[in-house]
Amino acid sequence: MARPWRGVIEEYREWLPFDDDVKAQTLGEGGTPLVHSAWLSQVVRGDVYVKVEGQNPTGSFKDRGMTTAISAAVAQGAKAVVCASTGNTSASMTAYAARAGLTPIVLVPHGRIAAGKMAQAVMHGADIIQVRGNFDDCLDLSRGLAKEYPVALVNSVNPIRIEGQKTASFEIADVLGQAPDLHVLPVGNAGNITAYWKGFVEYEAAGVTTSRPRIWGFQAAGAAPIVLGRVVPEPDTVATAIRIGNPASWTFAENARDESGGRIDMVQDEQILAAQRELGAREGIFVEPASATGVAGLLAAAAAGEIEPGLTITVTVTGHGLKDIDTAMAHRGDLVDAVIDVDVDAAAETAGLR
Ligand code: AN7
Repeated sequence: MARPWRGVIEEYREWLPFDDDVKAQTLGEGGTPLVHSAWLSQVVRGDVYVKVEGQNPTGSFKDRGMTTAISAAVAQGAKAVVCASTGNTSASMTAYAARAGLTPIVLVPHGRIAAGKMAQAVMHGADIIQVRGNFDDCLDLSRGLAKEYPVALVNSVNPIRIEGQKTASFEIADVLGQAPDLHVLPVGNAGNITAYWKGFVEYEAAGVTTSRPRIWGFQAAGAAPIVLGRVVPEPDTVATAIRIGNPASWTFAENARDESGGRIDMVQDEQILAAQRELGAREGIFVEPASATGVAGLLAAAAAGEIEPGLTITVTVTGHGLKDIDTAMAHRGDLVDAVIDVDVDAAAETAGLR
């Protein structure tokens, strides 16, 4: 029998800046599926694989960086941890903090967190502080708290988060046996694009792979500071996870774009929601809106004729669809609204079978 997956720290420890005696605080994160998409492959006339990060323990890629951040915090003797979040960071942080016996403090923009993510933080026993402000304000507050009080900051401005998140690139290259030609992902606070690029670069430098992918990042049009080249004071998008106007890893993201010969562009909310629906209906992969942003970008680029045929392309979908069912149901079709009696003919009629 193959050995069970041990979580990203034990699977990739030699690639991480941990001494051997640092204990891994883990929920078995990583090892997520890389699913071939016939639909997207046909659209781009190449081979497209979807990295399904919603399969992580708390339903998003954040778990990769949180196992490393919480393990480091414990090793350094921290008793409490703080983060700002649009939802997924807090869902992940509170889970790992609970496991490690640390007190979690969460700062979120008031009324702008998807219900599923809020429920996660609640169930993990966090102190949740809702702030009259946006994510960027929450991050400023978290930094202030960590500076003046004995709490460890576990946002992705903490470099150990990036170290954990880079393992997604390793997994992709391990499964493909090489680096893809192009990697596509959503961009919010820009930690993940930074992490993916770092992982691909390290694998090539060590000779595990012989090339690096171009990196294409996509922001939501209402929250696209990197594309516009200026801070967006009041970011707005249906993809609440990436409603961020002043990304902390802005320069690192530009670096990933430029060094890889890639691009960072934006897509409209309608394109994000359409990509989310199609991914669910065509491939059986249900993601939250922000997570569909990379797919939306890939579709737009293909429609514009910007993708040469024959490429191997990987796309990260970052978080599970169940986190934000309100948005999903707000765009539901008519079928959900049909209510019938217990009658086969009526069921057949409604289902369009006759
Ligand atoms: C589903 O949880 O910033 O560019 O506070 O939840 O690394 O920020 C979430 C970000 C993409 C963007 N997809 O990643 C938070 C938070 C989903 C996300 C992103 C986020 P980054």
